[in-house]
Amino acid sequence: MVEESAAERNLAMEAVRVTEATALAASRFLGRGDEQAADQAAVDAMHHALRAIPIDGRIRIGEGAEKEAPKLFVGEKAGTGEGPRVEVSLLPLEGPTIVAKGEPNGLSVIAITSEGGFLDMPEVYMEKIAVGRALPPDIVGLDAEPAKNMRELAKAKGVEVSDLVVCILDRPRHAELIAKTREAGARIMLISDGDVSGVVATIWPDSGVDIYMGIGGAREGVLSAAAMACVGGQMQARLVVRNDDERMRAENCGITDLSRIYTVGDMASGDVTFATTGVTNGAMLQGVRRRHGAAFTHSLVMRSRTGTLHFIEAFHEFARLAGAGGQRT
Ligand code: VTB
Repeated sequence: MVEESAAERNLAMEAVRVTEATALAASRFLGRGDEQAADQAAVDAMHHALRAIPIDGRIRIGEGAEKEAPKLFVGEKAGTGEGPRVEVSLLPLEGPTIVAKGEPNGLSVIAITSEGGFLDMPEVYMEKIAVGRALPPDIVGLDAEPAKNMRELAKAKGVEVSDLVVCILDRPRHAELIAKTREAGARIMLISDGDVSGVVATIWPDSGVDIYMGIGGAREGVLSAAAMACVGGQMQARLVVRNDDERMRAENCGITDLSRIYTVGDMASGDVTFATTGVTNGAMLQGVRRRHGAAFTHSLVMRSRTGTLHFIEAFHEFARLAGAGGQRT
């Protein structure tokens, strides 16, 4: 039998089912002040939903090493085992604090690609810069001054620097970046958590975000790159390693050159499917809206093979879902 490749099977709906189930489960913990419970619910739901999809998959970016994470660990099998051989990167809940506080931009995220398509990444920080599609190559750079990046981007988009919106995680470590961005004359959207949403927002004109900059998680970087790979967005990233333990973590992933700048293609290549469902409202997606015994979800799914981007609005009736082998959400 000829093995089916990821490219021949459109996994978009399967991927969305996983993020929908995860978002539904996490949404029960909105504003309850319990990050751990929200995260655990998301991990459990994603683990359950992932088992049912027809892939012969392995987790590449997961919840941690096998000894650290009982579920969704790196190297764990994903899917039914029948279907294309693929690898999976996931963030069941981006991020737990968002949901615990009822803040915006909470997402459930998964990406699937052909074997060898995702870069191994340690759980360390990563410096990132990202812009959307249809822009000249290397229009912005990780090492360029914010003023230059803003000037070039504004020129390419045919707008003034003062029209641009830069999304940045609201952290003390970004004080200088924020100051320089303001000095350059651009506008800023500070977010409390969830930098995947910030990167993904750059691909959609209506999101109001033109560029993402700053230091967030490295795992989040690979998932963001997967999204950018689907639509031709640009991203540059570099690990931020602060101590020996983090250096070891990087080495364990085969990374010794810590100064290396990664592009989208370095982090996510092959036949990529990216799916995300809103847990809370955000720049691109509505959060889960719960009704009596049911809920609405809003998701985005895209594929690098075609560059197509689908928004999926769904209605879920819990009793019927449970009857069909889903989880009670
Ligand atoms: C980001 C963001 C995540 O962590 O990666 C951020 O995308 C970075 O870490 O949602 P710090 O919180 O330590 O600054 C999250 O906020 C989740 O932990």
